[in-house]
Amino acid sequence: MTQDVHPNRLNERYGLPGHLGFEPGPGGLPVATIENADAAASVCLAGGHVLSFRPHGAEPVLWLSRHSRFESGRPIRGGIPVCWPWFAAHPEDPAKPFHGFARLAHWSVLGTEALDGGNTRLRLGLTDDEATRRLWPHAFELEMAVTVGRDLHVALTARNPGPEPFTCTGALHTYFRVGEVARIAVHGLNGCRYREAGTDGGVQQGPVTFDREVDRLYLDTDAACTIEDPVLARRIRVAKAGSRSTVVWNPWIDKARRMPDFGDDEYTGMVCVETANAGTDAVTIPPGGAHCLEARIAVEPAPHGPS
Ligand code: TA6
Repeated sequence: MTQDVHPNRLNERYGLPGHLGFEPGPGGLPVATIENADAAASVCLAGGHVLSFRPHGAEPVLWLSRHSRFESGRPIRGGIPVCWPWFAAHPEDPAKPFHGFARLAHWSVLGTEALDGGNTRLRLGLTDDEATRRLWPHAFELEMAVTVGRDLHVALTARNPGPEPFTCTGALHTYFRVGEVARIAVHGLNGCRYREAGTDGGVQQGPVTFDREVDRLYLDTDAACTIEDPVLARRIRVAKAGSRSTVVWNPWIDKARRMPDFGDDEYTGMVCVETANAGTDAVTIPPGGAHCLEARIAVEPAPHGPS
């Protein structure tokens, strides 16, 4: 049975006065808006998609394209797309949705909580149906727990209720807002092996910097990353659990121009640092088992620029 997503119904059942409410968002898509003593955030039920996160007194942490479409069944450009049960193209059938179907599906509200200490938690769920089984022949239960406070904690738990193991890849494909991509550095991947389309890949030397398109899948790393942003005078720390891959992406100008939902000049203000399991880091979940992919995002001022 699909959930009644009319905001009034959702507010009656799940609204938390002073913490969380539901309203029609862009394109009329149902959105949970969260505001507590520490931060504000918004989460679209279409795609289970965190749209925004902003600790009070800070610049927005997540980037969202001015040109993003907000249409049921289409991916949103920015925020935190949920890539599951495969990352990038489907391994056998490129006609299947890029980055899987979870970000295209409508998620249900499982619960909302005002936690001790003032944080707010929203839990969303997605389970298999005929449409997903046509794309991927497995029963599954996904739960997305979004906890908003001074930090943003996102936990994607995949459960296997079926009789056979299944193997999946995926990512919390987070788009971060930066002052000027050519002036940032992403620390934490030094010495990590990476794959990059159109190259032989390599081993990261020092921080990742940007003067062209960068689209790298770093493998076998559980390291936290830090985005050093001298223009916004801040560091964004992306810690993770249940993830062996990190993807770093900026489309630069040519790829930005080829994407209709990405402004030609918008590449300068964003970088993706994605919490993933992809390539050889695929995850196999046994019958009755579960796997949790977590990102914890924290912002700190860095008034003197890069350390
Ligand atoms: O995560 C990097 C990437 O795989 C890039 O190659 C680019 O395609 C990006 O994902 C966005 O994919 P999307 O399907 O959202 O346009």
